[in-house]
Parts: sequence; C-alpha cells; structure tokens
Amino acid sequence: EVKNLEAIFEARIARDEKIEPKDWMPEKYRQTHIRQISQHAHSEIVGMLPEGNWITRAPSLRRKAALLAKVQDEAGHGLYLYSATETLGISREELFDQLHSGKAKYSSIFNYPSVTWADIGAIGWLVDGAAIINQVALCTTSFGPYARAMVRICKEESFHQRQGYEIMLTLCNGTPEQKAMAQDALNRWWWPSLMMFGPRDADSPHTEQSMKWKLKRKTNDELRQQFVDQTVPQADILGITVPDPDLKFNPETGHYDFGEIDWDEFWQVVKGHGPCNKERMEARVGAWERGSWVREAAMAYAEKQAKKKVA
Ligand code: FAQ
Repeated sequence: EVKNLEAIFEARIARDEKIEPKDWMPEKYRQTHIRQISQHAHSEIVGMLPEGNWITRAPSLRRKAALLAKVQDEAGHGLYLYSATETLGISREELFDQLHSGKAKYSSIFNYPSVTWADIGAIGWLVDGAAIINQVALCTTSFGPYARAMVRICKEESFHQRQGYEIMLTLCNGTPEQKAMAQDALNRWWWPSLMMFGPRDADSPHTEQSMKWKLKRKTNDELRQQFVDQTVPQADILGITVPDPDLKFNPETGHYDFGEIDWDEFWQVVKGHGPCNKERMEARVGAWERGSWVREAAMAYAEKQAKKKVA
C-alpha cells in the first residue's frame, strides 16, 4: 500500500506537480519541509532585529519610512512561512518552542551586529540580494504552500534589495567618510553573506535528497556562484572593493573565481557561538515572555465568549 502511494508521489514530483498539505507524502518529505520552512520563518523573524536596531536612528524621514516598511514586510514573511509550516501538522507553539530552546536553526547571517548606518545599506544589498537568489529558485519548489509564499516574498525582497543598494550608492557618492563607511560595511558583510547559502555541496547532508524531491532547485554552491557573479559588478559600480584577494573573473568559465570561505567561522556561528547569537535569542525569548499576558487575556476572553454562547 505505502509502496504504491510512494510510486504515485514520485510520479507527481517527476511531472512537476505541486504537493498540497492534504496529499499523501513520505514522512521524511514532511519532516524535511517542516525543518527548512520553519528555519526560514525563524530567519525572517530574527532578521528583523539587526535592522530594527536602526529604525530610531535612520538619517531622514524617508529612510525611516522605508526601513520601517521593510522590517514589517519581514514580519509578514515570517507569518506566511509559519502558516505554510503549520499545514504540515505542527503547531505554532511547537515551532516557537524549537526556536527558543535552540533546537531549530535560523540563518547564520543574523548573528552579526549592525554597527553603522551603512550596515543597513549592506544588509539590503547583500543579505536581501542573497535571499532573493535563494528564494527565486524556491518559487518552483514542489510543496505548494511554500512555493506560493515564495512568489510574494520575492516581490517584496526586490524592493528591499533596491533600498539597500540605493543607501550604498548615496554613501559612495557622498563624502570620503561616507564612502569609507560603505567600504567597511562591505568588508564585514561580504563573507557572512556567502555563508548564507550553506555548506559546500560536498559537505551538505540534505542537498542530494532535497534536489530529488525538488524542494531545492539549485545546490548551495550553484546559488553562491550566481550571487558572486551578480554582486561583484554592482560593487564595481559603487566603486568599492570586495574583500577577497582571490576574486577574479575567469573568462574560460564565464564566472568569478573566489577565495575559500572560513568554514570554521560558519560552523561556530551555526552552533550558537557567533558575535550576537546570545543577544538574538534573548530578544526573541524575552518578547515571548513579555507577551504572555496578551496570550492569557486572549484565551480568557475567548472562554468567556464561548460560555456566553452556551448560556
Ligand atoms: N545558517 O545540508 P544543508 C531571509 C544548516 S534569508 C544556519 O545545506 P539545507 C530574508 C542547515 O539548516 C535567510 N544554518 O541544509 C531576510 C542544516 O542543519 P539542520 C533565510 C545553516 O537545508 C533578509 C546544516 O546546516 N533563508 O531571512 C546555514 O539543505 C534580510 C546542513 O546544511 C532561508 O532559510 C546557514 N546559513 O540547505 C530577512 C532559505 N546553512 O537543519 C531579514 C531557505 C546551512 O540539519 C533581513 N532555506 N545551515 O540542523 C534553504 O534554502 C536551505 O535550508 C539552506 C540550507 C540553503 C539554508
């Protein structure tokens, strides 16, 4: 019986049909999706923190309005993604519990500090730029609710990337001090942005199976290369330098060759030992605890309404 269901499922994947929440799916397919989509949701929510840090200090009303809108969009992305995860049979409470207990990961990138205004430019340009490359590939992922969430999220991310690049352009066309700030932000965010794509394919335990299921449509290394190829010419336009002495266009392959990522740093950050891991988790757990009275009040009100109906 299960063999038969599995054959039908595999045939649907081969035909590029979307798998929907109530369809039969292998348990491992379900679990892998819960893992990836929830980690993606957690990343959106934790990702609000480094940028939220600058809302009160944005240099103009226009910049403040744009940054506020961007951070709100990220909350929205987190909510669509939590909803998509819930369709796989796990509750929001369980998902939060996994984040707060450290069982679930979120993107390594959000464990770095945003120390100057130029970091807001670099995050939009590089971090959202990397996120779009990863997420455009996910728009054709096999699980319907995830694919549909990605289509809308990508549209919003395009605006995020542009607002970041425009901040960088303004700084790079400004005073020497402003240009130096932009260069410093690129120096600090470049390598962590490359790490967002995950370990090398050879060291990635999940890629092979996720490619077969069409959860992933491109591998970590393919997407990373695409990011480098797209972003280096943008740095040239800004007139700032990518902090990689090995970076060089290779006319034979048509791609940029680039230096080795510090994989030790990557795994340290993933395991919870990055510069801001502790601060980020304290912010999330603290928000959950401080919000408990709202959840209790909502429950008490719902109970009262239910009793009224019975009476
Ligand atoms: N950080 O075998 P793989 C955003 C973990 S964008 C932390 O390659 P997989 C927008 C991985 O989970 C950022 N952990 O795994 C925004 C696994 O551990 P596990 C979010 C990482 O899943 C912008 C282990 O290493 N985007 O939020 C990282 O096939 C600006 C082995 O790795 C997404 O989540 C990492 N960088 O490939 C918001 C995209 N890389 O689970 C605010 C969706 C790997 O076994 C401001 N996710 N690990 O314990 C994906 O595409 C994939 O999950 C990958 C990893 C590519 C991230």
